[in-house]
Amino acid sequence: MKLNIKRIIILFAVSFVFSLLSGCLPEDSTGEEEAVAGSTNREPISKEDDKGNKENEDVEDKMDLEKCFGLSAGNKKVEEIIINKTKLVILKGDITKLQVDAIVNAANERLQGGGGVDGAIGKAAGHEIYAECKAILDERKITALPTGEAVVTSAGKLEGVKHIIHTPGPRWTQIEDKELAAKLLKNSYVNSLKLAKEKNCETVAFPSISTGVFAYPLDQAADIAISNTVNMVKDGEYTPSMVIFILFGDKEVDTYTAAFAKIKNN
Ligand code: AR6
Repeated sequence: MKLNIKRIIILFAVSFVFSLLSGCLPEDSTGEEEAVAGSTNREPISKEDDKGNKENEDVEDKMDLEKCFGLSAGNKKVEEIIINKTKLVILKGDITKLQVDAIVNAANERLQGGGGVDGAIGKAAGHEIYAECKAILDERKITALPTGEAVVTSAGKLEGVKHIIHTPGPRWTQIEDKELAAKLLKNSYVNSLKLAKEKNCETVAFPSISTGVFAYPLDQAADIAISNTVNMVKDGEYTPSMVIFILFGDKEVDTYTAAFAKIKNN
């Protein structure tokens, strides 16, 4: 009898300990959740990896982009955004110091040179580019290219540039209908980008078309330049590696940077 009572006590003790242990199981499963959460918490590590890769990329970019941006010739990088794998870059400086597949010339309708950026490009590339323009006009049996259209020539003596795209932007004071003026300026950008695409250009650079001698209000021109380029890139219509907006003065740089910010905030 005594032995039976002993056995019963031992059985109770064993089942008590067992039930205590089973009570711990939920805590164990919490441990599993923590382990899962722990793996989510590894994100910062992968972010560190990402950061590491990015830094490497930046170093590579710096090496390639030194020439492309003309940094050693005095140009400065101001800002960049990436849309659909296309880098949109704002630079401050001189378009003739870039080494890109195509630069765009803010020309006039006769395509025979002038002042401003057109004069600078003509001086750097040589006047044979205007002879090429003349041949294009002659072939089309016209003496002036309609505003907003674009043609492409060689880059003449400009080293590291393959093509020059010439487009006459609208003259602000000569177009009463400002919606039409905006459409024509948009055409200058879109037609230039279409030609760049046709020529398989991976890097294209624009000056601020129409905002010098042609007196187009800078803030409106910057919005047109950037929004239409962004739209083409976003739609996948043309996704080159890089589109550069190269600006001469601080006012242009600030205005284009503000236009960039609007895109970033959307
Ligand atoms: N690099 C980059 N931007 C420049 C450079 C340069 N080297 N030089 C000037 N700019 P404009 P438009 C800027 O007048 O208003 C010519 O005579 C400039 O500061 O060149 O389209 C043509 O033959 C300004 O922000 O072009 C046409 O007749 C921007 O380029 C007429 O001017 C555009 O100024 C075209 O006028």
